[in-house]
Amino acid sequence: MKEYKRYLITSALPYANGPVHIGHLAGVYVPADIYARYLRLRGRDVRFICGSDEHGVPITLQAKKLGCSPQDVVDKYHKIIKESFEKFGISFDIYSRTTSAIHEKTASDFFRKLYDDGKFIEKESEQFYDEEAGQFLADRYITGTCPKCGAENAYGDQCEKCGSTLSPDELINPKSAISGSNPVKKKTKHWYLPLDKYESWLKQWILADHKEWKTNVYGQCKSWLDGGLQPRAVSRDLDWGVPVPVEGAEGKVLYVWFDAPIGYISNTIELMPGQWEKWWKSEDTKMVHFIGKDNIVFHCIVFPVMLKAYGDGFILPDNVPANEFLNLEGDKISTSRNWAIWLNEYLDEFPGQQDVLRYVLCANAPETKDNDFTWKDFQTRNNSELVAIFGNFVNRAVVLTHKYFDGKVPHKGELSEMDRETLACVASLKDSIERSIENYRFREALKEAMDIARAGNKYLADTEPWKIAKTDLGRVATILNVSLQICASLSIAFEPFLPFTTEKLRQMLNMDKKPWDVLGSSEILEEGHSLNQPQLLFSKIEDETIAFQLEKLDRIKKENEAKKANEQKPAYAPLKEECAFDDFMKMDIRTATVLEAERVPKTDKLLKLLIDTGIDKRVIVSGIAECYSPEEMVGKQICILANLAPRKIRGIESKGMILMSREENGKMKIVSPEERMGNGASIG
Ligand code: B3M
Ligand code: ZN
Repeated sequence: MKEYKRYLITSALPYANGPVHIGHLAGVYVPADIYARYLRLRGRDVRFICGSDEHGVPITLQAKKLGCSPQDVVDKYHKIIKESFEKFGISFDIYSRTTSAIHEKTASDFFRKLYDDGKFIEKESEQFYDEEAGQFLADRYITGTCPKCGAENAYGDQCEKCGSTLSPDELINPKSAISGSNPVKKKTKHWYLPLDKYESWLKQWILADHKEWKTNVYGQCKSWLDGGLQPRAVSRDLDWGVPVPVEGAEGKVLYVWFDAPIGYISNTIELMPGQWEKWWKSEDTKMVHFIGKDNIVFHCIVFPVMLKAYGDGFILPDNVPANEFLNLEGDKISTSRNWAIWLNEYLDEFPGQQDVLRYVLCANAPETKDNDFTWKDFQTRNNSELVAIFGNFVNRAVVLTHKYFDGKVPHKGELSEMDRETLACVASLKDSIERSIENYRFREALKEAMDIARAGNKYLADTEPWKIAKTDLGRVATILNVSLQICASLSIAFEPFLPFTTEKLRQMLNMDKKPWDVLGSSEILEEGHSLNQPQLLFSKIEDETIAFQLEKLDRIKKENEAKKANEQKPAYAPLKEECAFDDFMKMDIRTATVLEAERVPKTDKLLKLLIDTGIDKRVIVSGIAECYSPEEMVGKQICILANLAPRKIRGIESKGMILMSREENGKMKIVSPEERMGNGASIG
């Protein structure tokens, strides 16, 4: 295997259009962080790059929804996202943003060089245009029925239901997401990256030279390449983004998927202005992109073609370990349905328990297929793995050392067969963890790290030092020395996965951070070395805590159902024009009681009512026969507009009008005072 001098690790730039949730963490940021931390422990030169993706239609749509500017949206969410990542210990070397000046310049220059080198095709085509909004409808600005799966509300660039990549022309019944109107076609000019010209190069680079890529990634690339590539537009008619740096391109910006991956470069420049080229343009750099499965085509096909077209020594990724998706309690995570566990909320509700979530998300990561997060599994993994295995082992070793040896690492005598086997087991687990992490199998690596604690627990259960303390303290010393070395190994093995816990553990062991290679050694802690007081690494999660979370999800589910039911209800009539107070005061509205009622012959809707207004008795003809029978009406107290000019209806003189509430579906109810009043009481 090739030895690299440096490792450039990138993780997908999240759109700053909302907070991040467990799906983001499990799919991208936890695995990337494990990889970065592991390599650093091995003494490698690592830069871990990320930032917010602040352009594109996802941002402008959110701005429209919130009624603020796109800049307000990205300012708000960039801060929230950045803070969540920090609190979860995601150890970026830089977390910047694509609205930074450095990024705008880098992206703009990148486009301009490709333009100057004649790498683009310039083409006029007909695109959807919203005449009401006066705007072209790029990407998510257009929605319609998915031609592949029939789902409604598929976007112009993608169907979220079946994951297909789409173009606006494929949508059935396209509608503008801005005004809901039917779009028309209008001519516009754009720049296209001719992916088709790079097809055979891509086939060689991916299909022949990168057979080791994960099956899901390789498979998606293969199906793209087998299907044949088309030129892809890299500009858009929008007013939010990096302006196209070409004369005559007013009102056009770079396509967000053109500028966002350049964010990896510009953020590296921001981090190391004088040295970035060494990281991006040397074959000694190993570049790895961590992403979710919906980003595969952009990272494996589009961005590599951009880099290749640019030339100038830009390297390509060595691997793109994309994950599948994480579901929540059996249902797809969805921002619009609020079906997610938001990191900022988790931090409030589980203070100091970031590692529990990191653990569960890695243990259950959607590495090869979509996976489900359930609160029950969260509780079980915490209580029966973190608490019962890892926490329990460390606690017993440290507590017993305080009990028998005053908290000092005791003398190691001659090792028994079991001592040697246990230590050998830890050393061999070290090798397994390395292999797993280096092949992007983080679930397996975590399980192997936990196997170290399992081995420690078994060792204590088999040797039972507490039983032999009275008779053979020398042997107890050896057992605890071995156990404490295993604790020290755990503090190294878990550092990539559970950084807060290992920090606590090192504090307890009174030990500095040690390099990876020390893992498995039987000499990490010297004899006589003083430990600090024991403290619990993990605490049990009670049923009530889980019940609270499940109730919260249940409420969200009910709210969503109610919302859906509401959407199906007919809309009410729009508000009428404003009415002056004096005009309203002209109306004389009174209470009255129905004395007699009968149907108006040959009509379905009309009842003829004799009413007592308290002032007089009069006849009113009213169109309520479809909602009330004559029998129902007799005796009812009603409200009437008493001074309405008399009208002849079907030959009957009607003096006044009954007040009714009316839904658009035709349902009507009479309006009456909350409690019975005298007839003739005025209303207003
Ligand atoms: N912002 C898509 C996403 O959040 C996009 C990733 C960009 S990585 C260069 O899924
Ligand atoms: Zn679909």
